[in-house]
Amino acid sequence: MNLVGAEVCPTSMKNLFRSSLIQNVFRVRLMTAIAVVLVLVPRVASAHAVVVQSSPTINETVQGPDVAVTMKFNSRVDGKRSTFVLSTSESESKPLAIEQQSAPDTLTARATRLGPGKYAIHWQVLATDGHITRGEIPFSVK
Ligand SMILES: [Cu+2]
Repeated sequence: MNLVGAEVCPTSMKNLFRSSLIQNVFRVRLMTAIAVVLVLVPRVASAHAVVVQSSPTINETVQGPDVAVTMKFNSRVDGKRSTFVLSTSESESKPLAIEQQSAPDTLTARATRLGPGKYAIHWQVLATDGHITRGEIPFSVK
């Protein structure tokens, strides 16, 4: 009996089966990946609002006592339905009045009478796609 010859056939058939199974798995994964991309692309196009530019910048030290706050977003935001809250290192927080928008993607406010210390602006904005996003910008006053 040829043991090697007896093994060759089933092994090669197994390999053949395995390789076509791998191809099928790969094909399914590829189709899934394409489907995921197709579903995600329109959402990326109308992305949630994220800060693309700000003043103060993150961890910036600025001159007090009055600080002009500006945040530019990657999309249009609704200033009337957005908030800026200033927090101090003493865990106090107070809302800042958002000024009338001079540009649809930008929000501004004014923080006044800030003594030297650490602060943060907690922002929450409503983008025109209906999504709310939030974040914070820590900064210091010298
Ligand atoms: Cu969104």
